[in-house]
Amino acid sequence: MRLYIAGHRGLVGSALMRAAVGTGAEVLTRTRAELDLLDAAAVRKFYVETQPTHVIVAAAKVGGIKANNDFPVEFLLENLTIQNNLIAGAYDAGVRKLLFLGSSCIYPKFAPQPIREDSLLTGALEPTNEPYAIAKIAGIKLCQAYRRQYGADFISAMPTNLYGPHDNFDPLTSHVLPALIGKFHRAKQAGASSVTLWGSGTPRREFLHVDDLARACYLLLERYESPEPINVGTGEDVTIRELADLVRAAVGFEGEIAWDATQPDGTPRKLLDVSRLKELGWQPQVALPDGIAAAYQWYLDNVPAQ
Ligand code: GFB
Repeated sequence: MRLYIAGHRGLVGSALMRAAVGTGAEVLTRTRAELDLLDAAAVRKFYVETQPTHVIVAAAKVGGIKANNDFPVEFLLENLTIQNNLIAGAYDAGVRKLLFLGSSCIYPKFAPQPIREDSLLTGALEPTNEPYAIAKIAGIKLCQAYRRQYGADFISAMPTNLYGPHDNFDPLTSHVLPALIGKFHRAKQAGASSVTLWGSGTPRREFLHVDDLARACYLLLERYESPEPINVGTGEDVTIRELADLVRAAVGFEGEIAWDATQPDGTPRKLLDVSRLKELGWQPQVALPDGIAAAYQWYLDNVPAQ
């Protein structure tokens, strides 16, 4: 397997790099300076020159609820462009197998829980991340179209909310778990008496350590050959309040938590049905409290100016 990991420096891509060790794969990477994924001609040239047999599309414009809400143009346009370039270019260069990574936000806001893969396109999306979700749905559809029209073995996986090393900890653009690590840590350092979190704290979210996702991706490259997207999650969720208590305990912050109701809650719940993936023999290995402790340690070791 000559594997191109698009987005190898991100949260997902760096986990794919760690998990590639021992698979026997020859891994190809390019930094953003070396290859602009928004440039279709450059992507095609790269494919022709390097001839990968397999591709994982882990490159995307991503962010938490506020970033999604504030930058709808970038979340729609950049994601569509990057994935179109990577998917169409891969087919034209004769790539044997491609794995496109989406997100659990592709499912309807009020989908029955836990969310099965066949909930796709059965209802309205959550408005705060509709542009991102539409782009990801278009990616699934493009992979399905290449399979139906040309017989390409292009598959899609839908991970739940991810966290781990190389996450984005910026308080404004990050997802909730890294945001909370940063907020509680800075409050502890400053001796603050309270930390303000967003929304009501009542939404439920499922959190998967990115190393568990990476293991699933290699399994899917080997064993999954269906046009249907496949969910990747733990099958368990917590409220944002419960998450806040776990992160506060891991960081050792002893003050209060205040909730800013002017910030959006987003979808009330998005717990994935992961029976299809479990049937292939995959199980998550990182328990949430252990994963949070490890993510906090990574933050302490790697994120400057705390
Ligand atoms: O992780 P998150 O930003 O995104 O927020 P989504 C999850 C929940 O945590 C929301 C609450 O209910 C937030 O209101 N929250 C509380 C916070 N405090 C904070 C905070 O300090 N920062 C953040 N970020 N949230 C994203 C989508 O949705 O999930 C993306 O916008 C993508 O498209 C991603 O699908 C996985 O889970 O709501």
